Amino acid sequence: MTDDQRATRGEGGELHQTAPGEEPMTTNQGLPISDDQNSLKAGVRGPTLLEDFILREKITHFDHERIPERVVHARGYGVHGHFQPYESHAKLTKAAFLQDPAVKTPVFVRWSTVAGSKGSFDLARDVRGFAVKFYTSEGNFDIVGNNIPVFFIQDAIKFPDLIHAVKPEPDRDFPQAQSAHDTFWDFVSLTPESMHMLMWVMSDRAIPRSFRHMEGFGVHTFRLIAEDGTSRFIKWHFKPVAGNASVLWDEAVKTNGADPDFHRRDVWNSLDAGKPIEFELGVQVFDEEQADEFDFDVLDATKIVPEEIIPVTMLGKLVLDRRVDNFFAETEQVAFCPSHLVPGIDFSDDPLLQGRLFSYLDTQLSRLGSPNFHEIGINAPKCPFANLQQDGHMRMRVPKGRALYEPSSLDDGAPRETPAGFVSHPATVPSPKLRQRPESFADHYTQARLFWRSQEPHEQRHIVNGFAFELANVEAVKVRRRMLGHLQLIDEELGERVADALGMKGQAEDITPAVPPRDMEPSPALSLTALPAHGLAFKKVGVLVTDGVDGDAVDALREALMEEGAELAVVAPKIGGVEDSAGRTLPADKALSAGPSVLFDHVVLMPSEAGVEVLLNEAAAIDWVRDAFGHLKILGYNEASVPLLEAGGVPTEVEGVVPVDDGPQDFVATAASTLRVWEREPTVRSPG
Ligand code: HDE
Repeated sequence: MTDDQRATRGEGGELHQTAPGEEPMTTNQGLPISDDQNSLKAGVRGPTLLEDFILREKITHFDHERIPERVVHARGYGVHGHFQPYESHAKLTKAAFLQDPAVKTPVFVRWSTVAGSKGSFDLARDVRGFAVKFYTSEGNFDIVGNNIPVFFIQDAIKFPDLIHAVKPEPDRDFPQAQSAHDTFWDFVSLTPESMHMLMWVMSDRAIPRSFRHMEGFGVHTFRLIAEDGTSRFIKWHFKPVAGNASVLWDEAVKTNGADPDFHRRDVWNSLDAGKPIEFELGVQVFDEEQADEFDFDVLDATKIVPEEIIPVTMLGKLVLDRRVDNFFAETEQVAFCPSHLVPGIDFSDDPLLQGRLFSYLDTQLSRLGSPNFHEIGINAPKCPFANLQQDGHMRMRVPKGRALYEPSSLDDGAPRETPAGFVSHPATVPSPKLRQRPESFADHYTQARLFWRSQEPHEQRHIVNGFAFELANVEAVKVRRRMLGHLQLIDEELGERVADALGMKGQAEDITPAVPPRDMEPSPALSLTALPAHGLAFKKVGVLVTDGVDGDAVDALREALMEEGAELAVVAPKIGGVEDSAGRTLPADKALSAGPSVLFDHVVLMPSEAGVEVLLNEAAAIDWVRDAFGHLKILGYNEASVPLLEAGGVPTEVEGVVPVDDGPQDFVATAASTLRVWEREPTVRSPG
């Protein structure tokens, strides 16, 4: 077909022409399509003909576009990048991707929430999935982890119960993406092993500022195997190079309204701007003798190994720098399985992990519909792979030869097993066969107490408020009382503060623990402030302007922020921008109605004197100021904006409210050294 033949008529009879060099559109069979605007009809105003195979192919494909969403972790976002070790880790493991600091291994990472559907909002209070696929030279290796190092349950057989309890209740199909409802708290209050995890989920860890600002954990104990067969236990850790940062609960609630895609948009914009997202991969290493000495069981996924006892050894860096080309083909179809291993890495007998080794392969079969899901581009190993499996739905590869079986003597080139292949670590398996929890899994409160006592005062406040919010949404009084009983056991002060916040003092149920909690040395590493988000790098500052703004002052602010690695967004009453005092147009990034202050880490007010009069009549402008203050951000302000501050109830003579009339330097310095003004919090909401 020549270029001039690629002409079609559109609805209005206009001519569509495929430009030279453009791919001609075809059917799935490769037939060039001459008209993608009109179906085939009997007469120009007549009925559509069944004969129109082009229409039917297009509509049929559309009808089948959806595949079942993931049962859990349905809402997620994926990115490409690479991993590079700092040095050879041959002493620890023979895994090829951890040997040579010159070798970059391609990776794909998918972050997710757990409870919500695919179309739910990003800032739910929830665990975040942190799944990493390493396309190594020895096959794909998946770490399918979370941003919290422990889990709700100890045995895989309870997972369907946990998920049924947290998902929308089956009779009413709500609430969406929330644990703040009766069935969740009913289940966990009857499952004391959940207590440690609940402390993490009620803390700010469950409302991260961005995917770049959270840690990742493999959760279970795994093994690294060295060339000589030495096995050591390990825990996987991902540490964010940008540091940890979270939002406040009130901010999360409002962000979900203002931008339900807050986290994924952040990833998209950041990679688009050429700013990679980086983590260090590390391990806590301990041998079996050390594990036997711990006063908790390393096979129990509700326990951490405190970093003060076993520090994290950094192995290398994960650099995520390329967004997907197509969300469905890559992020939706990626299939992670904890059973995807490489030589040099092995499992432990953690009964939660053991169940997962079955679940993920099974779920991929149901979700992707075929045992050939490994042939989809995003899932296919990037090293050669071959075996004697055949056929099945959507088989892409065409195996050659006659003998897809073994042993055979007819096909010399057929793939065969090799001594260099994967060998399971010959761990001793204890007998007998039984359905029983080990005694060593029975202490459910000690590490929950450790977590509570390792938090900073503002973090403790947020945990109290987290429990109070969730339990206030529970209708069944007996469930609330039961939870108060558990909290009392974790720590008396915690129990009392939550009871007080609920107005239920003295109503805690009396609960007898299987093992009474012990006191442990606090672990500073458990506090988010142990790994703070330093400086202004990656932060976003919003500046509120009106007509008559001092454009030079905005430019100076932008420059000062850019020097610190931060971004400035101009928020104006209208998206068309404003006219500055010199008559120049200052374009807006956001209209005020679409740019509430929750979208920014810190804010600056730079209206003109006339402009502030307009803003005083805008509830959105007053909320902008009030919320920024309530969310403990740094507020820069010019003299003209004082009436707006007053309308928002914001005092000027307090920490973190900084004048900018003499230039942006004081504001920038304060914002660079402050994540949030935590001391302000008791003045803006009840203490918790
Ligand atoms: Fe998962 N989990 N899980 N999980 N999980 C799934 O697999 C399951 C658990 C985690 O971005 C499912 O592909 C069982 C712990 C992540 O695609 C499913 C148990 C941890 C993701 C499944 C657990 C995780 C999943 C649903 C208890 C942290 C998203 C779709 C034994 C260490 C991966 C899918 C992605 C997804 C089962 C517990 C992390 C149903 C049975 C503990 C990050 O197979």
